[in-house]
Amino acid sequence: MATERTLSIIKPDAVAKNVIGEIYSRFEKAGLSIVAARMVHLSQQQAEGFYAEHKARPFFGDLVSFMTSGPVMIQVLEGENAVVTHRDLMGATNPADAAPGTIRADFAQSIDENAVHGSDSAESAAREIAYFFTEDQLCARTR
Ligand code: RTP
Ligand code: MG
Repeated sequence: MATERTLSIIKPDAVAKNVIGEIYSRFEKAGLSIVAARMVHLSQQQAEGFYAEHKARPFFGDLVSFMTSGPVMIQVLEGENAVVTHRDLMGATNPADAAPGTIRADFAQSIDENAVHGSDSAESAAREIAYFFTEDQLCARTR
């Protein structure tokens, strides 16, 4: 399995709970390294563009208002099988269905305010990473 990158967002609810460090620790213990990170209070335009694939869905308006309700922490994670490793750490979209010990089981309160985002495929990861970071902002971790 080759080294892969994925985009992770710690959403406004989890940032407000002050659990960025706790979530970062889970990434690192699972073998994922942070190769870029920044905190942003997303504009409506940035949030709508990021979630454009969900534009026709009934929850789109609520999703955009939630994602712009406070700062988010955005990072690029690198490691073996990073997309799936990260999705496994996150747990199911609805925290009520998330396996015990996952980030959403431990920190999310509802399907609307569910603590974290993670790319769902290598193709999404490439698009989402490029949405927030330029290539020169991604730091090589192998030395
Ligand atoms: P994400 O994109 O945030 O990592 O979450 P996901 O892949 O697990 O879920 P996705 O289907 O991509 O949906 C994106 C976000 O929209 C909200 N959502 N609400 N009320 C609803 O039925 C509903 N369905 C999705 C969630 O916040 C979800 O994370
Ligand atoms: Mg998704």
